[in-house]
Amino acid sequence: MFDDLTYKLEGVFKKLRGRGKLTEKNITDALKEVRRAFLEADVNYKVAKDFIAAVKEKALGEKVLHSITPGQQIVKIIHDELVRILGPETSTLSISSSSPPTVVMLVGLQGSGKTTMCGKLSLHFRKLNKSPVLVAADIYRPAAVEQLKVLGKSIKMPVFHVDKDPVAIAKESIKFARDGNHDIVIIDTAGRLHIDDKLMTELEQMKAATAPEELLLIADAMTGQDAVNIASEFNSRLDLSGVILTKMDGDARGGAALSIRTVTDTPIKMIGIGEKLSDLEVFHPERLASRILGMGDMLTLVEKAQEAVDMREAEKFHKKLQKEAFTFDDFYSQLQQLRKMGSLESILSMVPGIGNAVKNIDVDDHALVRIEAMIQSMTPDERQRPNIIDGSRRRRIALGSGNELTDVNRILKQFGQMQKMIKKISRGQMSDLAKGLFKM
Ligand SMILES: Nc1nc2c(ncn2[C@@H]2O[C@H](COP(=O)(O)OP(=O)(O)O)[C@@H](O)[C@H]2O)c(=O)[nH]1
Ligand SMILES: [Mg+2]
Repeated sequence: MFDDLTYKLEGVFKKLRGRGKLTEKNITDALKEVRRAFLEADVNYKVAKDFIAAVKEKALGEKVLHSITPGQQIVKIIHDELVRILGPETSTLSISSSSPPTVVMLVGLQGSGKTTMCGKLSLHFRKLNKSPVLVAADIYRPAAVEQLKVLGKSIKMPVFHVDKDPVAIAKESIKFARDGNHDIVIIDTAGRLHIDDKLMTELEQMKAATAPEELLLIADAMTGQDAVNIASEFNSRLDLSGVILTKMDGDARGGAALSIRTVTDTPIKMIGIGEKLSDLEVFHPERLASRILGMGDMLTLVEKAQEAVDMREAEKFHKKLQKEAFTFDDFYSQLQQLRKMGSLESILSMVPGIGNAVKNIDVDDHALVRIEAMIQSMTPDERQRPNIIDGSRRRRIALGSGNELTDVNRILKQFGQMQKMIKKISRGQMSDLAKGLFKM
């Protein structure tokens, strides 16, 4: 996310940290570079200007200039300012508890990702033990209703539609939800290529008819300042409750995310980070700021790990380790857990200090695939007791998994070392270690 901006800022910080003492001119020069990086990331001109002014005022204070680590302090000031313009607080979707159903209405231009987001949000709410219903109210684009129905079917989410105008569909969906005990109504609306008055009027009527708790603009982050302008226009007509930025996984430069809050005074609530329906994250200003500054994103990583690691499996595994040796079967299931977290590259990019280093390296997901293939080529007995794997067995495994004998030898050797290490740990503080790992 925002790799280019991160890369440039890291360059500026490196120079700043490299100096023991900073002069006013050093700081002014560095901030000029930050400003240029912002503009190249398509940040709104005024937002960039105000940002730099705010950082400068704090950075030129006596405390910073005469501190022992002026460079670090300035990075901290920039971080805090970033958090401020991104949020500053995490702003979650609100669910009204008093009078269900809670209505969530999605609006935006065509292709911004509304329909996809309906699916993503419904899954998000289902995880919170809610029972959502999707409402197909885009009657203009051919097949739009069908698209939502197919999507709903794929995740077993009910989809409501009647052959009427969007305002009537929206109205009736609420009754449908009440009758069926659905506590969340997610309305998919029509997009247009451009903002036009007719669409806005219709959306206003839908809003009046359903009194949505959340009226969210779905905006494509890749469109930069256009997304910001669109947000302004939608906001002035509809008084949005929030924005969701989609396609943050693409080569969005950051301009939309960094400008929308300030320009429209509307919080960003969630972000779409891929085409899959699970590709949704809560928007955390603090974490994004750290990511932009190349400080990694440990918290998101930890959350992903927690989702991927089945706690009961982890517990079972841990108990087993205390009694028995670590086997290839264990190794295999650990690899599977790791893979659930995403590609190796996406995992690494969230680790502080590694993000930019892996930017241009093709991380070898194939290495994992190869190890898995080798394990699959082993007999159950071999997996449980790797020490029986002699020369001829090694050759058979190499052949069966499409690897060289040297690869198999190397993996067996590494596995042996791993076993030893794990034995050492499991005898000692394994339980503490496991607790730390899984409950972070
Ligand atoms: N890469 C990426 N693609 C997305 C994301 N959200 C939606 N898309 C894609 O954008 C296209 C338009 O999405 P759709 O939901 O139909 O947009 P709508 O016209 O606003 O309803 C589809 O091809 C989606 O798969 C996202 O977060 N990342
Ligand atoms: Mg759509």
